[in-house]
Amino acid sequence: MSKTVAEHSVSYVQVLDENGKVTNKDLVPDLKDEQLRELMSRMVFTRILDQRAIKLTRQGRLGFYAPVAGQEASMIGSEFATTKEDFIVPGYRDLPQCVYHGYPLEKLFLYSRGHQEGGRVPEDVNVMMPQIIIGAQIVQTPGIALAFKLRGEKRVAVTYTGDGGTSQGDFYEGMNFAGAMQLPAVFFVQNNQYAISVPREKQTAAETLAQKAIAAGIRGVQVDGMDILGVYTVMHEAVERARNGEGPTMIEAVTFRYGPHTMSGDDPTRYRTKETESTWEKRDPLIRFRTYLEEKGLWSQEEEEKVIEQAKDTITEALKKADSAAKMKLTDLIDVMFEEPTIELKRQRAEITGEGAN
Ligand SMILES: Cc1ncc(C[n+]2csc(CCOP(=O)(O)OP(=O)(O)O)c2C)c(N)n1
Repeated sequence: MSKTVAEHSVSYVQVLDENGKVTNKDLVPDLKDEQLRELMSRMVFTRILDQRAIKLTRQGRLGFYAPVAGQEASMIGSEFATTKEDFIVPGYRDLPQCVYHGYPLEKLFLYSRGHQEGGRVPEDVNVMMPQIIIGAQIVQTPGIALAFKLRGEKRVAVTYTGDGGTSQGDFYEGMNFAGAMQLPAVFFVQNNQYAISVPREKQTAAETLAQKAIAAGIRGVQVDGMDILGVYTVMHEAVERARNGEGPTMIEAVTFRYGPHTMSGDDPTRYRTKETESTWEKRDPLIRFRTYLEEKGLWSQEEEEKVIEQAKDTITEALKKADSAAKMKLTDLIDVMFEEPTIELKRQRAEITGEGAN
């Protein structure tokens, strides 16, 4: 005997097309003019931050940095649908979401430099330090969401990973647990087409990444990740459902990173062509949203220039603060390890400082 026991499909959402025209009137989010302007300002800030961070790493003034240009709509549109009470569990590329959720920019610069103050998130900021281990944040997130559920708090845990991250075992574990326990969690995957140099087609046979949610029994949806209104719409729905006890969602945002994987020596010309790059650049999230706003009379060249100037000042200010942080000492690494250092750590500390161990 053979019968169909389940059938599933994955929907793709887009609100604004490449030319900034609305393709689905029913899905245009209910945002005020001020909020629309804010979305654009945040994307412009993110692009400027990216350009500056790339220069700073080349000058040796920052350490680790993963470029974000191309992914602004995914990052900004998704974070905008959360509240400050919701918890963000980011990956190393997700600095813009951290900034807008309250993580001080100077701390993110210190994080880039490997300074431990960079990972000390202020108590009232609901963000975890950006995760370097691929997939680790996907198992932490249901834990946070479970705490919200047990305490009866109407808060949501939101995590981010890339297309490569969905091939990691932790990804399935985290989503499965969230599905089984019906937790208030959102798993946001930024499919930027490459896991370092490995194209998405080469690291999974799955037709879409969103369908990976089906195996975990949770909602999966694919969205045009370069369309900020589309991203906001699907994220808003996912966050609200989670908040109302309707369970987790996984979102696949189809996007592209224009720069290298990180500034640590990766050369994208070895794994992608100029044609691929220009195809994606035509879908640029800033150009399309700018066109949309200009047609509504909500954006202008002058406004954009003002935002750019403010962004430059904010970045310079944060950099100054990061530069004035006390230099780390070798003993700092030992002192934060345990509340009570072990005998061996005490011995190592004494060796470093030249003092006797006691
Ligand atoms: C557990 C683990 N394995 C391998 C790595 C090395 N690594 C760093 S980034 C990366 C690719 C990640 O690709 P993706 O999830 O698509 O994210 P993207 O960087 O494209 O945003 C890998 C394999 C790591 N950091 N952690």
